[in-house]
Amino acid sequence: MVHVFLGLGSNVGDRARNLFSAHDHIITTKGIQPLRLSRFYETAPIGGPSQPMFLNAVLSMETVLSPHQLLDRFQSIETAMGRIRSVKWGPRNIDIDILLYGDEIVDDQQLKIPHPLMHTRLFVLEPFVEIAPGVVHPVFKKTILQLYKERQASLLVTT
Ligand code: PH2
Ligand code: MG
Ligand code: MG
Repeated sequence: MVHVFLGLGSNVGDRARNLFSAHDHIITTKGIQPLRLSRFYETAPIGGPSQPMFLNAVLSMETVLSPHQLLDRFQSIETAMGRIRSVKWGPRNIDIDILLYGDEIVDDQQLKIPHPLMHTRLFVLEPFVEIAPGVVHPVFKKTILQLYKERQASLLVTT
């Protein structure tokens, strides 16, 4: 069993309902055992076009599925929930991202784990800190709490 962390986001439609619905689809998947779901954080959109505020959450789970099996499953869930892919970083009713897959590093055309931007995004780090502050990022070798504090400090300096 591998310990996996997912980022969930929604900024179209009934955002909380979308996060709960994605959560339901994920935790009823064969081969996935849910652990913790963070509370839902209202966050300002980062990047992309001008768009509505997001709700973001982080979910932890254990799984026997491989990274690419998870990716397939989460893409089917996004499609089943009616996600339309148009602009990069554009508005979406649901986004399910694999943040960490144990301490494995995956880097191919389809999939990059750890999520390459997770350490820069407070909308990921804040809910992550809530459920698993002590987990170590396998590339930076720092805990999520350290990354969160560093990111907060850097934003204070530059803005
Ligand atoms: N996702 C993005 C781009 N920008 N901003 C917030 N606040 N939350 C997100 O989930 C988000 C974003 C691309 O996946
Ligand atoms: Mg995303
Ligand atoms: Mg995504």
